[in-house]
Amino acid sequence: MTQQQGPSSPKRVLRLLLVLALVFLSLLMLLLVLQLTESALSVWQMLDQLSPTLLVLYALGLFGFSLAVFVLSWLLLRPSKHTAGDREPKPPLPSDRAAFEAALEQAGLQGIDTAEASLELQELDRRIGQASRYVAFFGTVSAGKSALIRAITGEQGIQVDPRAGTTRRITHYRFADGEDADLRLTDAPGILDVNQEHARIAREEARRAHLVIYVCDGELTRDQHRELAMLQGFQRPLLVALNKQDRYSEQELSAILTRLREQLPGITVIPVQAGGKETIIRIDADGKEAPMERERAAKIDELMRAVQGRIAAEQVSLGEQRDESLIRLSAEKLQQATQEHRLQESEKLVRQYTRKAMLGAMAAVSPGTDVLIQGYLGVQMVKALSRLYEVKAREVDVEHFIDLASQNVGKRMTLLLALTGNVLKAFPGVGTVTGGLVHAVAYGMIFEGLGNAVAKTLQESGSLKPLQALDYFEETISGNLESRAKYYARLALEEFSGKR
Ligand SMILES: Nc1nc2c(ncn2[C@@H]2O[C@H](COP(=O)(O)OP(=O)(O)O)[C@@H](O)[C@H]2O)c(=O)[nH]1
Ligand SMILES: [Mg+2]
Repeated sequence: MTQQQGPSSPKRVLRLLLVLALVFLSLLMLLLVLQLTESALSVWQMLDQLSPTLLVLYALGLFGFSLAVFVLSWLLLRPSKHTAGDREPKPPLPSDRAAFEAALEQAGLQGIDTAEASLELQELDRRIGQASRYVAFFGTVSAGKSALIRAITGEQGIQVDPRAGTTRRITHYRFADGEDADLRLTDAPGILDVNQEHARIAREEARRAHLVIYVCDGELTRDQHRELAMLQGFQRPLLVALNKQDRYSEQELSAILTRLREQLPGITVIPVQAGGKETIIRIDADGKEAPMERERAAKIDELMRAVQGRIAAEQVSLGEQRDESLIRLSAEKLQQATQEHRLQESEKLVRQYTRKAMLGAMAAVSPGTDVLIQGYLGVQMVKALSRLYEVKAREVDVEHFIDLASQNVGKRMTLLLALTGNVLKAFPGVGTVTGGLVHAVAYGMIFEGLGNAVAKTLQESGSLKPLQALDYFEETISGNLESRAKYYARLALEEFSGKR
């Protein structure tokens, strides 16, 4: 049985209170209105007796007052131009060729691997040198992409396979009829292929095309919608070809087309029939029946008209868009290479400063000097990392961050030293554990954690975010302590103990 809510349930009490508050507020409002009316009336009477000059002065004063209030509110409410010191905007991907080539050269000088990005530019040049328009076909496996390309080119050598996944690599088929058509038709693997490498290749190919045709053979599944949305994201001109129209009755076909066109506003949807094989029953002269396979007739005229029409209508802009798309692709590859380069370099830097910090701790002449040395090294490390990520970090900000980090370290230093002391004692070959050695190991762990934390925020946000970095720092410094202590103990013993 469900329990009925009694009259004194909390909800009801709440409602009652709300009603009371409402009544009270209304009374208050009424009072206010009465008051206002009264003062307005008396002001009116007063103004009535005033001389015209005074009246004008009064009006002017009132106007000035309202204006001041308005200006003040606007100043307070207008959107601020820069959100102080927050995330520096990432440099936009250069989309014009000359600027990008300059950036590419600069990156090469910095030791960034520019091979992939350069190859992309070469591919662009190769394609600019051809008169052909690139038309790329996408769609789920077995939608009929290969069959469609074969129907267009008439090429018999092209592999059309009913089994899943025959189209593994990208193939271009040229179709030139001597007059207006010079097409390169691209047969590519799916952009959502489970194989990440295949998917990447396919996506990139879509971005290199003048025109993309999405092939389907019925209403779209959720995955197909996803695929299509991704293709749209590449901002290439897009047509949808509904293949295998022979499988549908006229009414079915028109219902599917209507649905697709509703779902895909702004995209041209065209029914086609790529062909494929069909089995017919042949009856020969003496009345014997025999099954026979033959090529199904292709219906692709409407699609071809649409493709040619689009190419003719957008001659110049198709080319320009394609060039820009390819430069963007190239720029993205450069950006990725830059990130990888920075990651490697930042690891090197952190290792370098960690060693210096350990050495400093070993060599500290009196208690406390090590802290000074580490503070200095910490600032240097953060600055070096900022330079690597091309983030302008102000001296005061870096120092402030190191201060914060030192306070944080101070809280856990006792624990860290105890732990390292223990780890060292268990180490083979260590007689008496000296203070310098223990400190060196502790600082090794601290610098590694700090450096990686700073590099991570620089990488993620493109700016030095002290609090975020401290968060990351705490994560690393409190995880996996023992094995890292062992690592730095070994390092300290092998590399620095001779220098005591
Ligand atoms: N009924 C019918 N089947 C077709 C048509 N076009 C292609 N097919 C068949 O669909 C299957 C897949 O074709 P394929 O071109 O290999 O698909 P892909 O994976 O998208 O390249 C093959 O068995 C074709 O014979 C068509 O217009 N009608
Ligand atoms: Mg295929």
